[in-house]
Amino acid sequence: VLRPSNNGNRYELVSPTAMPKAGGFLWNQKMMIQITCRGLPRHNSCSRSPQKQNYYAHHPGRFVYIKDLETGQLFSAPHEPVRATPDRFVFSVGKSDVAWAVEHMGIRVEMVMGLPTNDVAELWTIKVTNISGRPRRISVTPYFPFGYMSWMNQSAEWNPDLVGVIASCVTPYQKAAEYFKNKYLKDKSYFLCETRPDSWEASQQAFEGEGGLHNPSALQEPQLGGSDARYETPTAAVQYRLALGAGEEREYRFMFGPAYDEAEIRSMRSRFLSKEAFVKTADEYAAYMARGSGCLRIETPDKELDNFVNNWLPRQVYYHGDVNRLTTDPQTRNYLQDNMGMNYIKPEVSRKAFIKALSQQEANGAMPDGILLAEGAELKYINQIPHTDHCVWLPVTLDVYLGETGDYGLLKERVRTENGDNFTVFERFSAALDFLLNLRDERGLSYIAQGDWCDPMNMVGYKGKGVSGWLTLATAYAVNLWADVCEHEGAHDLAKRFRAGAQDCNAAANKHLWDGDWFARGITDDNVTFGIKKDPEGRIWLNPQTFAILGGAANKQQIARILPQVDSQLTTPYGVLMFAPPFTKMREDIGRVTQKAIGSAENGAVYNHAGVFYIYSLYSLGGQQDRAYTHLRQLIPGPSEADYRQRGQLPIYIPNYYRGGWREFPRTAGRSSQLFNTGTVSWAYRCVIEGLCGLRGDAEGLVIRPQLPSSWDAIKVTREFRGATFHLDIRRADVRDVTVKLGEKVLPEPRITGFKAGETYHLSVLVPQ
Ligand code: CEZ
Repeated sequence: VLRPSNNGNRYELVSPTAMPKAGGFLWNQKMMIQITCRGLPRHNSCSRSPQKQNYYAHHPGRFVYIKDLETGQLFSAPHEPVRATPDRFVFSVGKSDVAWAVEHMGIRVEMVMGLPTNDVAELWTIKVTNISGRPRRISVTPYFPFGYMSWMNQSAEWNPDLVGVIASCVTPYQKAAEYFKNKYLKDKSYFLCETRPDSWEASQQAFEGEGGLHNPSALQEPQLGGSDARYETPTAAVQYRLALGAGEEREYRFMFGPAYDEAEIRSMRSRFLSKEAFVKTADEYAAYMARGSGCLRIETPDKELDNFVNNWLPRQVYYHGDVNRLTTDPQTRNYLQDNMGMNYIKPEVSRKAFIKALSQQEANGAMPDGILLAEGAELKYINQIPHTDHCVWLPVTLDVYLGETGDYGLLKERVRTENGDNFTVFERFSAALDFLLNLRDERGLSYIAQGDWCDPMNMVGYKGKGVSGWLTLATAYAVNLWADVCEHEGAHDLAKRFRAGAQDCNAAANKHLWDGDWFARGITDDNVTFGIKKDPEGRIWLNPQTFAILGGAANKQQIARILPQVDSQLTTPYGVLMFAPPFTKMREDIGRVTQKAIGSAENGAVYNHAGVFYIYSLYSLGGQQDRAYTHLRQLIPGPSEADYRQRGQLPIYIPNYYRGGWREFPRTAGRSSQLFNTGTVSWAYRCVIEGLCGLRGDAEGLVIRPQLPSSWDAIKVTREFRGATFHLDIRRADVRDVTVKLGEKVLPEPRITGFKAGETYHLSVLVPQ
């Protein structure tokens, strides 16, 4: 039912019912749209639907009704609301557009959605072709509901000058202060037609009538009724009545978007709504997308992995790095990790992100819960809940930045904060890591306050005493990374002091949290250790094990005990669980995470961000390439059809989680959350580049240590690195250590230095059997 096309640049799904929620997404600097194969968008600025809600019966979508005026037969493209069985269906997700081709009743409907690069609007092309071989009379009715806009004030009407339906509302609010913020919101929505339709409808009720959306009353009349909506749910439906000869086609263009006033709508129309402008806009947008194509091309025995890594993974990384999930106050840990991925695409962006983040550092070295990106932005929602882990992500992100660029000069930059202090990046990092080391109790364990990496773990330490096992171990990891940088900068005493700090964290973790076969997740305010053998729920958590490996708390013997426990308790066919077993009821000394649905999100799902940390730790160990590859592969749906159907998602992005509960609820286990905002992707790209391909930068060069799974004999890799291009032919041979040849010359170690930007190098790499 699905396949890549156009050299992997597109992905096609040929059934509207096999994976009904599968979709694609587009974004630009100001908006994002995710839309399913059936034409239902989610999270969207052009039509309104309740936040965080799933699809429901009247969910606003992008639809076209086709009616045969002779027989009265009706269908809709792409699929909803009529849900007729099509003769042919292709949902085709591109990098810079989403398209459909649907055939039914001898009519082909092709729909394409594109976006401008810098403006908020959807650009739709709808083409109708008579493929029945005989003359036809049909009506074509695009139906683009605006959704329920506001309980305070909403209306809509046809505007003959703008040639479209214009809806207006007042975004609801209560606090007087909000009025001044809402005043300039784009409270108008428009649906504009390039070609004047024969009739139109602006009232949802008048359009749908008694027939229901699968057979709207308005379509039983000779033309649409032309009503307006007066404090009624607005909609946009327009109709063309056509007589099409055999093989004849018509192409229409529409624009759907929000605006502040009519003047803005007029200007949007004149800028975008024409054939030439659509072509130019699509070219610009494709060029924008192409700038995010990343630094790696692979050719391996796993074609699906190749397709994902070469085409789609960098795109998702680019999305995160370029628009920061489209919030004005990204969580600090997300902002940093999203920029971690951006290092592989546009490291200059990541460099600026360090400065931006550090300019908001607090006087005591702490990092705030979110980074304010825009003038007037404020910390909202989750960012009002105190989390203690944000400083961890500074050296982690820096590690990748330095690896990619070798730009230690960043450390000498001065950064001023609003409280007036002015320190170098180096000094600020040291302060942040000291803050982490100080944030520990008398046992040497890290306080958790109302959360760490795990947002909803909000009640372990809300009384001020509870500690996070994971954060203790992650602090050791972060501090060790920073000690390496101190060493490089010649600050040996500092390096020594930080290393001692990391050791202290690890010793404390071993003393208080090692449970014989794995590390506990934490200790509550009331001094109850959890994430241990005697817990019936939440017995073993993945993150502490991962960071014990990364940060050095776990020695060889401990790792040898941990890995089989992860295998037997946490591994599922869809990836590694964040913990198991899932909680079935509230634990008031752990918090909100225990209230989430079993196997969903942080309650024992295959939470990919946690999974990918683990994969990274496996690559960091060396000798774990098979485990690492198995789990890396599980981040992506497929390649068996059964797996695609179970996950319900196209292999064009990694979702934040797949459902867990593999033992409890096998029917729903593996199902994708369909949410593509996730810190997973920067780590996944890192795992492929630095782990699987083994191509990681150091201060002067590129180290080459591929970790091929044992079933592979050879791969080919192209890696862009510091402006140079490396073509690597990597194969197994009878060698004792990785051996690299540049031309005929064998390099003294598996590491290349002294190369030049702009040049291309061909390396042949031999790896041990
Ligand atoms: O949010 C993510 C956060 O953006 O959850 C991760 C965390 O590390 C990321 O920074 C793990 O907790 O209930 C909640 O508050 C959840 O924590 C969500 O908001 C979660 C979403 O699933 C977003 O993807």
